Amino acid sequence: MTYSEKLWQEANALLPGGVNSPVRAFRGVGGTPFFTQRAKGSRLWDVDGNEYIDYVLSWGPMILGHAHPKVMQAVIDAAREGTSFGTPNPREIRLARLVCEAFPGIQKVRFVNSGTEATMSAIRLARGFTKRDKIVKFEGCYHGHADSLLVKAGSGAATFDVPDSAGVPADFARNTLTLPLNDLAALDTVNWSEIAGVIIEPVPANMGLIPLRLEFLQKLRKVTQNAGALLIMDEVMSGFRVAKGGAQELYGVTGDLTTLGKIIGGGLPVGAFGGRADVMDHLAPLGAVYQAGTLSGNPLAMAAGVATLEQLFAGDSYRTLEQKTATLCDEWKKIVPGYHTRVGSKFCSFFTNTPVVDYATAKTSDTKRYGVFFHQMLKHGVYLAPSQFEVGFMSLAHTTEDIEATLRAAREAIKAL
Ligand code: KE4
Repeated sequence: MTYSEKLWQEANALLPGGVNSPVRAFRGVGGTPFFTQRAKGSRLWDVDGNEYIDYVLSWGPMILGHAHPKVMQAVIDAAREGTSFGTPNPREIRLARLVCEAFPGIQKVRFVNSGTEATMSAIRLARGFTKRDKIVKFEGCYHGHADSLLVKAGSGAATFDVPDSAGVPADFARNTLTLPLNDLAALDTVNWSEIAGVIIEPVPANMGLIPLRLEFLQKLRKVTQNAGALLIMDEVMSGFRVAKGGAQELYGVTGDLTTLGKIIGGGLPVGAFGGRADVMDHLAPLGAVYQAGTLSGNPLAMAAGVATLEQLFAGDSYRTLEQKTATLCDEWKKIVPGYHTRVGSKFCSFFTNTPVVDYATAKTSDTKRYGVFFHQMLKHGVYLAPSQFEVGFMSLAHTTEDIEATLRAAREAIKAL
């Protein structure tokens, strides 16, 4: 028995399903997960000493690579001054300034502790600002596990094929309208004047990666603008990932509110929501929409976020990430049969021959075959997302040797399919 297997037994006795987040349990690919001991750059080492090239990167945050010296030093320096004050602290302002400079649509921002808190709060704010109850989301998009958003969700929900979660009262879901992605005609079926807000992943990546049709996003912006419904761009995964200003910079479409997470915490728990000042000023203590958090703006998390963004903005990071990802993916798609998608340094291979344009076509993927491929790649030292309905991420720490080793592993893995 490996040490990971021993720990897995202990974990299952104490943690439901042995994990603190379902997708980590490997139920989408079979087998049992390894326990990570440490990480550095593009690599993870498990408790048995096995080494992996990591394309999950903690589900996106580790864009600089793991344990970047500048981020580690910033956290250590902050910790020396204390771990939490529960008062305003200067680091909150530094991170807020970096966020607002990167996203022109964000005039004011509030930090929270997860992407879920960010989207949950943005929905409440949209409802409070517009005094409307209904919201719109898209099939297969995942925005965290807030009740009103766990309706035809992606990520873990897509993996387990339980689009609607137990425990969500019917009348919660009643106020959530779900539409098919990339379907322009479907946007005409909604009475937008009764909608508080629509939330979308501008780079949908929780049912695998499905590029959004630009004209779809442009039409969504137009119909919401005309009807006073707020457009909430959920950039928890795409923010600072696909461009400095996220997908909104890439597509030139600006939301009324934006939600962020992952990269802005540099690996520590940070989420954020921000946008038009006239909307944000409806938040307590200024306005009537309540939102709060004991550890929001935590100094260590702020320090990790500031160090990460400063490092990310210092060089030509996005061109470097683009080059690394293109080098991998251009070769990869010649080796691995399937339907391949990529936006910047996020990439995905659907194990299907059907062109994937929405949730329904994503679900034609052969998840069993993906599972076999996943374990073959793991055996060859490459850690991909343990679910067909997640995506791969490139970091600035991945080297040419990493990419060549990954392609060699793929050639071997495919032989076993
Ligand atoms: P968190 O609450 O997990 O920090 O963020 C929720 C969230 C919100 N919006 C988008 C677009 C997201 O992708 C996420 C979380 N992403 C998943 C990975 N697909 C987190 C991994 C997990 O659930 O363990």
